[in-house]
Amino acid sequence: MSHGGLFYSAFIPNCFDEVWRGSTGLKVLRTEITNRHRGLLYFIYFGRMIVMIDINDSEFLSRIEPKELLDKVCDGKTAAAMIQPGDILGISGFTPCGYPKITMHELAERMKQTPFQVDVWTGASTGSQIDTELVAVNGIRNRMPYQTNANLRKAINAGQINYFDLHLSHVAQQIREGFFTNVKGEHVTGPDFAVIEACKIVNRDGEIGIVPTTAIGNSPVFVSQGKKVIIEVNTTQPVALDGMADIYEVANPPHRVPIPIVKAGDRIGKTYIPVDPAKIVAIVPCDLPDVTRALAPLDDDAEKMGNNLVDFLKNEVKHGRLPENLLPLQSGVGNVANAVINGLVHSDFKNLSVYTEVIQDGMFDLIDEGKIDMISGTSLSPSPDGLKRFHANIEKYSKKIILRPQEISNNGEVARRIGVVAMNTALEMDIYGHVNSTHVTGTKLMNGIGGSGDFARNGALSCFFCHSVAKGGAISAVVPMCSHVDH
Ligand code: 0RQ
Repeated sequence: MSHGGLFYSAFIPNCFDEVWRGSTGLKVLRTEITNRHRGLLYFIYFGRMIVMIDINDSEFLSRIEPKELLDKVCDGKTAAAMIQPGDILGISGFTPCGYPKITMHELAERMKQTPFQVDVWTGASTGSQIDTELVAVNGIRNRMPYQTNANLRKAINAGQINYFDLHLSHVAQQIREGFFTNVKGEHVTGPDFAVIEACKIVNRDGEIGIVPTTAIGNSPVFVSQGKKVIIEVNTTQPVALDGMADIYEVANPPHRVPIPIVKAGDRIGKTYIPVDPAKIVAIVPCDLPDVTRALAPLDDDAEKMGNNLVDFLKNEVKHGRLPENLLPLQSGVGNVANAVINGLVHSDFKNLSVYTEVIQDGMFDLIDEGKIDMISGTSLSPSPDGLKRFHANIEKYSKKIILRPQEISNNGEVARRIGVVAMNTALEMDIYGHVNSTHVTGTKLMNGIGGSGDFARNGALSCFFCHSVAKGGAISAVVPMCSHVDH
């Protein structure tokens, strides 16, 4: 044991029982504290500088199964300090859930002291530490592929941030094929850092793997193509999430083989994201929960939209164009989408399945009503109340839900094969049947196209919903010709 270790050993007598030495030169001393504390303390020291991480809950440590990785444990500040100006970050998260919280907050704090910018690639929208805090310090140069944050939207529309609005299923392939450039203008095939929220880190089937939390999104491609990996292990995420993920990465053409999904509930991959341990540079403890978005209460309009959908689908069944249990349902995100699902909850349809991207509260109602065989998505993003409900009934709900990479959840090949009923929300639609999902008055970005195009174009049946007027009746959502055409 080194001098520093002895110093601390003397300070807290008889407490060190193991020493790990990492490739980074960082040393971690583990100490078992008395039964009274029932926890572990880690002292991390670089030469004479001592950083102490007090992990008084053995929960965090129990979630890192490969003990040889313990020397990568550090705090968010240390992890954020590894990120360099101009780096590309591939961040987990999809519709504010499953995103890294502590490291990104610390990165924003660092940028307050020393301004610089990074590129931020995600699954879709993420949480405030990324889409609010990094924006507030002017820390984002390029952002893709979807967002829903008011501050970020303002910065994009003001031209302060370059925004790539992409079909969500296309992103992983475009990354692997080197569509995107770094700050030097060089084409790259992955991010400099993958920053991924994890439920656990496991050693499974001889592989080190990240068990993801509530969103899969683009995490697999960020990890497989990224140069370095920072993992945030979030102890607020239940370990019962383990088993919900189905991770399958496709090869680029011409090497791709058919994706073997023929039913929404088919499992084709692994329960973890494989990671080369040599790429892991930091493992950060996190105890902050997902902050998801509240949903508006269901109003009369919502009920009418839901009823219209049910009548329409019944008519399709009556004329033999849809089977009695319909085809797998895809539903967009937000208040309208959730309301539409509510219509199905109160319908006579049963043995339904769902092949969608975002799983919101209405899906739990469908499970509770016994109407659902299986739900496939890429993110679990219910309202704050819905999240509590999920946690309270996780054994029941987790058996009915599969979380996949967005390249698979939104895949055109699969959507077309299984024949999805696509149900998305529009900003405006016109009398020629065009839909504008993205740009108010044709130029002002709202959120982005997200997965609406993946499903609308490839579904067996495609429906769009919206209120007939916006802004209290000041704007008609049904127009002679859309100011921007997405669909
Ligand atoms: O703004 O809250 O400031 O009043 O747009 O409108 O009616 O609350 O509807 O929350 O379901 O969002 C299309 C934006 C709808 C969303 C869109 C204003 C309106 C309000 C929101 P305020 P609502 P929703 C799955 C699939 C594209 C991506 C997609 C979306 C705000 O569904 O981003 O579908 N879709 N992905 O006042 C001016 C109009 C307007 C208007 C509405 N005509 N003009 N403002 N608004 N119509 C998700 C993913 O891919 C991740």
